[in-house]
Amino acid sequence: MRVDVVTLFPGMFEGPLTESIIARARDNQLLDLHFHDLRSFGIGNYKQIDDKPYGGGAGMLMRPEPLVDAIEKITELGKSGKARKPHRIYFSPRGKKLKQKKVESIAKKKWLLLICGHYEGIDQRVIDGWIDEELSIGDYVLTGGEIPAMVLIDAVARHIPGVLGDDLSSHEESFSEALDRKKEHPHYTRPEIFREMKVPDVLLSGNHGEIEKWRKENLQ
Ligand code: 4GY
Repeated sequence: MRVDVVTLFPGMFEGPLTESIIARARDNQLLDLHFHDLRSFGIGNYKQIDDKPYGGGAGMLMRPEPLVDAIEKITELGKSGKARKPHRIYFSPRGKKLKQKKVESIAKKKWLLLICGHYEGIDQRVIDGWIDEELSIGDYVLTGGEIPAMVLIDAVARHIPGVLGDDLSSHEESFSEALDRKKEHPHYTRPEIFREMKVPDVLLSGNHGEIEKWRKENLQ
């Protein structure tokens, strides 16, 4: 999967997407991430990207020209590769709430273009003309769309074949997800007794029928 991200702060993506499973997916060319600094599409010598809202009100908005220039240039440069056009997503608390089903359908796309907003948001004409879907990661207000973009990349990457490895544990996870996406039983690892707290006996019994029964009875 190819993912292009348009952001005023490309540096924000360095930590979370350069470690662990996501780093390995990138090393193995399963996930091809590209970050674009919106500032380079800014207007005039000052590379302006924001302006006052028509009709008045507090705060600033992102002007449409830099965003649309970025979207069109990235689309033009990338279209010879993975897909003809990217699936374009804008993140805001007004968007449709992101759920696992949506993550799984987005994971089937070959090419994503993620737009990270700032200030009070972006000009509505960009959403109406150049965005395929507006998503929210939850009912709270962040300072920008970068963390939502990272959340989506991380959640989607787990569903790219080969990213979690093809061992039994990743299969088991996706099977239980298909049955019931968020219910999980409690998990225990060594030691058997930690600060006088003991692992439930059934998990040490080796009786897989009883273990499955206990897990079904203890969904949280
Ligand atoms: N919640 N889910 C969210 C967010 C910040 C003003 C537009 C969210 O997705 N995005 O809070 N985004 C806002 C800040 C500009 C993005």
